[in-house]
Amino acid sequence: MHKKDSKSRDQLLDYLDDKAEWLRREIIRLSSIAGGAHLGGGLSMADVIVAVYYYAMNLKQGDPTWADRDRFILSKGHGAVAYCPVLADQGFFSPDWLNTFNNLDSPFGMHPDMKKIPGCDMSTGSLGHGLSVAVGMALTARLDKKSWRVFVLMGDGEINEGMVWEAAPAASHFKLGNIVAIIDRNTLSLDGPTEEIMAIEPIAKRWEAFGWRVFDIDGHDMGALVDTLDKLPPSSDPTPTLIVARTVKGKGVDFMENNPIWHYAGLDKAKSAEALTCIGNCRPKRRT
Ligand SMILES: Cc1ncc(C[n+]2csc(CCOP(=O)(O)OP(=O)(O)O)c2C)c(N)n1
Repeated sequence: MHKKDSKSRDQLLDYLDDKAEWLRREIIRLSSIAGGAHLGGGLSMADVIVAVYYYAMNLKQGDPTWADRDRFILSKGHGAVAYCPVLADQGFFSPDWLNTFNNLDSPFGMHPDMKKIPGCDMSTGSLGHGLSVAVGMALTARLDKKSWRVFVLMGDGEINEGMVWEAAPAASHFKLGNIVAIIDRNTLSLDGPTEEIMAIEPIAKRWEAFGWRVFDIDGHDMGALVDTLDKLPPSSDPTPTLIVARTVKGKGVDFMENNPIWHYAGLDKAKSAEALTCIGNCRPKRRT
């Protein structure tokens, strides 16, 4: 089902919430295959990446190289565990590939590699580079007179990186309204609160000062995500857009929520089962 096929808003939101629940289960499953994963930040970004891939992006199922596709850069590359299942589900490669997640000779490492993963538009992992790459891609689209957009998902701790603050004014200077940046604002970096490590608030005011349009929303509310994505201007617009998605690190697994110890971790069988039970319990109520 795609947004255009859905009969009602409730049906659409249920569909997207189902996808997010499936993705959270995949994160737990893949972490078991790998022996560990970036669980906290994978779970926090799950609703956002589902809304972007299954609602906003212009893609062709099964065709990762379609020239007119919207591009996506997972700038917080350690979130690969929440990204690769989505690419498989888009038909870009067989879901069976995921059964080798982070094993030797697998296409998947801890971070995504565009040379090995069909549908991955940029290799990432070293934080801070995604927005600069997005500026380059968006300029390419402008030069080629193409209307595709570039979506780029950053971590909130990640935006401490200096290069982000070179790319942000470049995007507005070059009138790149074909960029949609999203910050996974889960308030925690690797080992503590972003506001203690190096404060990033007030995020909206800072980015507006750099010439961006900013939406500040609940990043776990599928309705808010969809409504915000509906408000995106045409890609020809001169002003780049930032969505600050307020999220919870570890969202969906109560013993992981808001605890930086789960930034990267492994789960034994019992803990995996407990996590999956939590995910089932936290599923938003069906609307219909
Ligand atoms: C340049 C660089 N420095 C350090 C790291 C190690 N590192 C991996 S994840 C992470 C924390 C990032 O925090 P945040 O962006 O908030 O990620 P999230 O909470 O969404 O997982 C760090 C410092 C890295 N990948 N790249």
